[in-house]
Amino acid sequence: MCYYQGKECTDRYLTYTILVYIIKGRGAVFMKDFLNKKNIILLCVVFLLLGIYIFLLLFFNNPNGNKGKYLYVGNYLIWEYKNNEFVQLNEVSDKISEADFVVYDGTKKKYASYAQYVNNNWNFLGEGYSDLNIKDYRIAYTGFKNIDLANYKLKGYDVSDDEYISLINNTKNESEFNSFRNSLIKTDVDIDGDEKSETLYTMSSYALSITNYKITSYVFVVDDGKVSIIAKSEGMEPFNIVEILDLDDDGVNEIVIVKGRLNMPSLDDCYQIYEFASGKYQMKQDCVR
Ligand SMILES: [Ca+2]
Ligand SMILES: [Ca+2]
Repeated sequence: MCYYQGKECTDRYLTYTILVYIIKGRGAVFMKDFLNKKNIILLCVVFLLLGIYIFLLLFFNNPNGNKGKYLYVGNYLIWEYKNNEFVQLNEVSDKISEADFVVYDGTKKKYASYAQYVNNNWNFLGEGYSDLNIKDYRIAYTGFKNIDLANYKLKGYDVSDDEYISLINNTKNESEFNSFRNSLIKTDVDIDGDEKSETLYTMSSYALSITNYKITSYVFVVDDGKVSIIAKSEGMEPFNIVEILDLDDDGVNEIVIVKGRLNMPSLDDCYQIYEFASGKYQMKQDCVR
């Protein structure tokens, strides 16, 4: 009869004993090899980096967790930002309504924790559904670090604009020229980031003749007398300024333009974003849809 450490050596007992011996023996050798000074430092560095990564993920990457990035422009535009571009939404889920929103009228930012859409208006509420008393706002956003609004005031035509209308569109048709004058909207704002205002214009030729069914529309800038055309459209939908704001938080304003009918905002319209980059005005995103 075989005995090992006072126990009968069944096959099962022997196998178990041998396995424990191998694991213990190898484990001790492994720990002895591993726990030298170099590896301990390496281990500490790995844990430290992991800790920093989790901290950054929790507190800086996205203050709303994984709820996404949303921007409301006025009461009718709902944009989601994903894959480096804006996408227009028809509706938002309840999940987003419960996100933390920054609501901004251009002078003061307010912080809402709930948004509800009632009678074609967004209603923003604070903690415990308290009324934030927000009467007017220009944008509301969630998930973005910061979006700033440009302060500007829209103005109409004055006689000094004739020079620029002639430069942009040298029409001999008096009614067309008058149409440009009557539709002209302008504002002084800094859009090239040099901290000095230039003048941003939109104008359209609404006067239609039997032979010309298209509306010619322009977005242009006059900076120290220098005229730059940002966009020209020949169709039935004139350009209008929707908002001027710093969407990507780089300190330089972008312009949101709609190719659509004024005072009739529609989700079918084409919203375009323009910016001044690499020394010139250019389109940042065509039709946000
Ligand atoms: Ca400027
Ligand atoms: Ca910008």
